Amino acid sequence: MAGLFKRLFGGLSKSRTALGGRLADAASGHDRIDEALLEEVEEILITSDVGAAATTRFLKTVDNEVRYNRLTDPARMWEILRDDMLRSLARCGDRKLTVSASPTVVMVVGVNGVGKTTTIGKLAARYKAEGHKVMLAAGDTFRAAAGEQLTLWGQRLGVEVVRQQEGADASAVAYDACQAAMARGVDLLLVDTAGRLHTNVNLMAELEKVRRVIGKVIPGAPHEVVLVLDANTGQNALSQAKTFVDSAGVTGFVLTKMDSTARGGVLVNLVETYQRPVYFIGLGEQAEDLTPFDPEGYVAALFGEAE
Ligand SMILES: Nc1nc2c(ncn2[C@@H]2O[C@H](COP(=O)(O)OP(=O)(O)O)[C@@H](O)[C@H]2O)c(=O)[nH]1
Ligand SMILES: [Mg+2]
Repeated sequence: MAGLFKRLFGGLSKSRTALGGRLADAASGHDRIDEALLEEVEEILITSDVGAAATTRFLKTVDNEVRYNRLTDPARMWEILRDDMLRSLARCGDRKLTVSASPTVVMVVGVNGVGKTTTIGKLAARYKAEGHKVMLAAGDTFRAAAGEQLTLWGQRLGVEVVRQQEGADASAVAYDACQAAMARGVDLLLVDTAGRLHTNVNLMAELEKVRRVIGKVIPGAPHEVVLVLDANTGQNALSQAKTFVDSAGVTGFVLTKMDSTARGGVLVNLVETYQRPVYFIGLGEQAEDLTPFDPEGYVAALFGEAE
């Protein structure tokens, strides 16, 4: 676990150059909080993908402190910003990805390359280690390689994979998988999905159909629709979130590649905008490179307090 957090900090220390380090640089040029410093801070927050709404609110909090509590010390400003950011992250709540019903069905959605299949492998490893019987459904039938990749994860982990030939109907795979999951007493069924069809409209229609079929076989399912986003993509991650939240019934997020990004600030924007939980963050390509999202650790890393 310590290793994982180190890597989170390793990854975010690049964000630190982007955020914590830049804020410190800005502060060092001013001996008191003034208009000019606040403008610099605003620019830094905006360009670190935290988002306009959060930035405005953070600055308003600082401004209030300056006005009503005679805050002048730039060093104290960081504490206020950090506390505000933590409050903002609390909006995502502390709901966890739990296996409540058997089978619990989790659909994993997102565009190509963000890390859906890898995240499913990591989740399978994690929940299996917790003693749950896990099954995988190869619902990305658009690319042959996707089914093979999932099958490899299944073999490596000793977890059954339900799969059909390339080009098969994704909802038929989901149907088979739900039947198999019920027949075999599976606790957790993780359903992989395509990230690209010929158009976005086709993709959303396919996801909707997969959802409907799952719900027909297992009433109340899917219990979760997890959107996977690549932290490196910054603002793009947000527009992807909009599309999938609007059309695919997203219940929570996984942010991947936090080991290799300078743009970790986008997580704040995501939570601010959609107020859904970030269940996990991805920190590498291996089965163990997945850790529950921890707001305190994240903010500490973002502000460069981790080392
Ligand atoms: N560094 C890093 N690479 C990742 C992470 N998650 C996935 N990847 C890599 O991203 C690439 C795309 O992943 P994949 O699971 O195939 O994406 P999918 O198209 O959404 O299913 C692969 O090379 C993965 O190994 C992560 O958290 N960190
Ligand atoms: Mg995939």
